[in-house]
Order: sequence, then C-alpha cells, then structure tokens
Amino acid sequence: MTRILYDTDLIGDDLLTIIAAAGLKDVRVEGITGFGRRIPAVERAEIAALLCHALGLRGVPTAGGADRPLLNPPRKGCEACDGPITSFRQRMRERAGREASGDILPDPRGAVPLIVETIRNNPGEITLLGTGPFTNLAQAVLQAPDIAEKVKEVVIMGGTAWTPGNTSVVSESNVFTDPHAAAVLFERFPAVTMVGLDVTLKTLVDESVLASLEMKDGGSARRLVLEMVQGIIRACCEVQLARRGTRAMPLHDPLSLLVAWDPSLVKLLPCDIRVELSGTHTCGMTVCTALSRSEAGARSHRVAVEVDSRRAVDTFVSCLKNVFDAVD
Ligand SMILES: [Ca+2]
Repeated sequence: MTRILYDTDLIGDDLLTIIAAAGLKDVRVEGITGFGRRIPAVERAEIAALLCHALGLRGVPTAGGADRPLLNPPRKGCEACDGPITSFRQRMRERAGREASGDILPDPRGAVPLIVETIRNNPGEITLLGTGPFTNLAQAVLQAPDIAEKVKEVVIMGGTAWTPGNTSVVSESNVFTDPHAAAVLFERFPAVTMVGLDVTLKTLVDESVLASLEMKDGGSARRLVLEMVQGIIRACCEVQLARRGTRAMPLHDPLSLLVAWDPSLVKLLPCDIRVELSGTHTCGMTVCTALSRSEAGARSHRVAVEVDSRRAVDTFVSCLKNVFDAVD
C-alpha cells in the first residue's frame, strides 16, 4: 500500500492526479494540502474536498496552506483550467447543500499542522507527493525538522535537469515560483525523487483519450467530475498548442503520482540537487550533478531521466477508466 500525503496547487493536472489516485490499486490518499494562487489555498482545499466527496474518497482531510511563496512575490501562473474547476465547484456546492454531508469542508488545522501530524503519527509510512510550489512542505520541515527522517519518501513534480525550463530558460514552474522553498526541500529532506520536465514533457495525452472516458449513467456527482476532466484536458491541450505547437497535454503531476506508485516507470539517476537562488538569469534552476556509485547512498536524491511514456499514459488512462466505470 502506498500511503500518499499530497501537497498541491490544485490547478488542472493536480486534480487529474487526485482522480488517478482514486483509480490506482494499492494507493491511499491520507490528506491533501493546498497552495493558493488566484483562488486562495483554502478555497482550493474546498475544491479538493468536493472532488474527494464526488469520488467517494471518504475521510480524506484537505487543508489550505500558503497563498504566496516564502520570499518571492506571488505569480499568477496558468489560469486556463480555472473555468472548468470553478464550474465543478459551483455545481458540487449545490449538490452538497442538498446532501448536507459533513466531510466536505477543509480541515481547520491548515496545511502545515496536517502535514506534520500525519507524518509524526505514521513514521516511516507516508509518501509525500508535491506537485505545486513547495512552500507548504518547506514550512513544515522548517517548523518540524524531525519529519525529514520520519517520512517514507518524497516524490515531486518539479525542476528540470537537462531539459530547458518552461518558465524561464532554465527553470521549471513549481521551482521558479518559490525557489527558496525548493532549496529548503532539497536541503532538509535526505532523499527526494525529482520527476521533472526531463520526463513529464515526454509523457503526453491528447484529446483522443476523451473518447474512452464515457459514463453510462447520468446525473451523478461522478459525471460532474468527468465533465471537469474533459474541460481540463481540452484547456491544457489548447494552451500547449499555443505554447509549443502541439495539441497534447504533458502529464506533469499525474506522472509523479505514478512514479511514487511504481518507480519502474522511470530510470532514476542518483544526483546532488541544488537550487540556484541568486543568478540574474538562472534563479530557480535545479542544478543536478550525477553521483557516482560510491557517492550515492540509499538516502540520496534521484532524478527521473527516462520514462516508459507509453506505459505511463496507459496506466493513467486506465486509472481514469476505473474511476468512471465504477458504479456510483
Ligand atoms: Ca501542480
């Protein structure tokens, strides 16, 4: 069983990651903590709670965390997916009002206490999955340094080793948004698995996947989830067409979940990872230095350098099918 505590900015493919987790065998989501931009973190956490409710994931605490980076000014980031997400929230709120269920509100503790308590209460058991700026995770490990050794492992979508950046020439978006938090993450946690642009940009889905995601019965909460999935994938494909000339969506965040579940999907290279914090043109660069066999210990960072993208995409699609084929 892979027990995942998920820290996320809850934008487009983050929500697809939660849905994929619901369709993965032997994965349990222990909590979801949010980073906010445009929509505040606590509201993003409410969206996660509504999504868990719609998916039948009961008892998953969700909590809002930071709304801005540790030191840098906030960045807006891509907002193409906010339309389908806010529409889902509105329609789920209407349903939730009718159902009057108690577990669709964010956890009042907030993100950092939820992260710290979950790890301390389950030493050696929790996989931390991070797919947003790493502000909440950095604050958690700065406030409670013992969690660095109590966590089972840390897997992130973020950074890039030998592929150009997607936000600056050398920097990936999550690291670029809060480079100081990313630096804390790599300094304080002894073994981070970095699933970055080197592999996520090779793992693509296009809109043809939507044809295989249909539901027989109508009117259910899960149908609202399906409509959000369709909206997110279409919006992301549009953005990629404009940005990269290819109408296909990289599975940035879902791939990190799949690697946490099955590391054999990627080839992992032991590396020393530092985050550039002062370069005029290189701030937010993840500087990865491959370690030799003698230098690499069991507790060293690892960078995903190759991916079985066909198997990753097939696994992702079959997760979604599992969710939407399930009887509601
Ligand atoms: Ca994300």
